[in-house]
Amino acid sequence: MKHYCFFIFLCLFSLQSVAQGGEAHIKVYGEVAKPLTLYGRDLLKMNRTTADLKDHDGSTHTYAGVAVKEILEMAGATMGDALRGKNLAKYILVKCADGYRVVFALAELDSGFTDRTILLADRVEGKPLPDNRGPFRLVVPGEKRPARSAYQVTELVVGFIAE
Ligand SMILES: Nc1nc2c(c(=O)[nH]1)N[C@H]1C(S)=C(S)[C@@H](COP(=O)(O)O)O[C@H]1N2
Ligand SMILES: [Mo]
Repeated sequence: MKHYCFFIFLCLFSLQSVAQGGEAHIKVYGEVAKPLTLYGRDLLKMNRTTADLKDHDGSTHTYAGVAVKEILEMAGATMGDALRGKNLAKYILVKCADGYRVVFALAELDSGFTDRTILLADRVEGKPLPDNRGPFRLVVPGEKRPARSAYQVTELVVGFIAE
């Protein structure tokens, strides 16, 4: 009987792991105090905001999601008062499902340095992002080209250039 219960428990446990593994999420790690895994539902509970992005053909779309700054603060990256001295050589590497990668200096995301909000978006015009752009997309307003608005984001890695 004991073995039987244990078997059932193992089955449920692995089923849950499979379900979680299959559910879209982003990982935040590297030079942070608390590495995070964020699922879509976690983003919905955070402080949400919007940003506009003009695409290649010139049409503007409103995206909604969470400021990357909020995510970095939650992960315990050196933001705000801690973003000085050596920490100004820190960067964030954004990795995507198709292998695309873009980099920002941490200071580009800090409200002590800029008023621009770079968003990790999960909605466009109120709807989930299309499969080939989502479920999570970076929205980088105020740039001449949308090239750093990386789509299908899977990881945010904080790095430090030591030398
Ligand atoms: N993951 C990923 N994101 C990406 C790219 C890419 O190839 N892969 N291309 C970038 C470039 S160069 C542009 S111009 C925009 C195009 O986005 P859109 O097709 O949604 O307008 O996405 C950016 N984000
Ligand atoms: Mo592009």
